[in-house]
Amino acid sequence: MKLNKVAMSVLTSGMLVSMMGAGMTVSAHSVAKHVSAASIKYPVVIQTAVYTGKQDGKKGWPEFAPAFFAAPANSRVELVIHSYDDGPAAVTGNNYAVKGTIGGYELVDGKKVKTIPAKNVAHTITIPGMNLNIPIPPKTGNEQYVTVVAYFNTGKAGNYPWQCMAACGSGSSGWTGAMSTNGWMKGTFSVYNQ
Ligand SMILES: [Cu+2]
Repeated sequence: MKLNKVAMSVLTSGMLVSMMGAGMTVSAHSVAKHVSAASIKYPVVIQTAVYTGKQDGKKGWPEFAPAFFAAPANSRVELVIHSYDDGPAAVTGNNYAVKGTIGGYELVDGKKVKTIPAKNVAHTITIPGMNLNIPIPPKTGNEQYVTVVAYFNTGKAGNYPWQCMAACGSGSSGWTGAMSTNGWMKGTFSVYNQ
């Protein structure tokens, strides 16, 4: 009967994995409470979207919604971005390159890329304190939005400011308006202790 119990527990964890694989919702937060952070196998999923000024009702003000994020310390994050913007903006420095993600890549409409042509960056999520850069290309003509997915690990707790590094705002530089306003093209990534 001892054997049965072992087989049963193997079956149960196997079933859990296949249930999770099938897309059943399992709260990463509740998992994190019972398992040490280093052993978390499933990421904390964070979703955001980039809306155009036309969509959000403020002309010339593209917007990340939400622009404030939170995840536990030392956990794995899957960041999913849907961007409705179809126009590129001048990107600063080498922020067209993916930086700090697991494997050094991001998925653009499901395709692994490590960099985007500098002329083809619409927005970025750049978090200097987390050594992270996630460039976002414009959506193409035949899609509603482009999907960018990035996986990364959070480090220690803290409030890390992020900023879009593609001049998508107002003014002659493109760096005022949405670019210089919290909740639009900049915000905070809060990493907290459980
Ligand atoms: Cu932007």
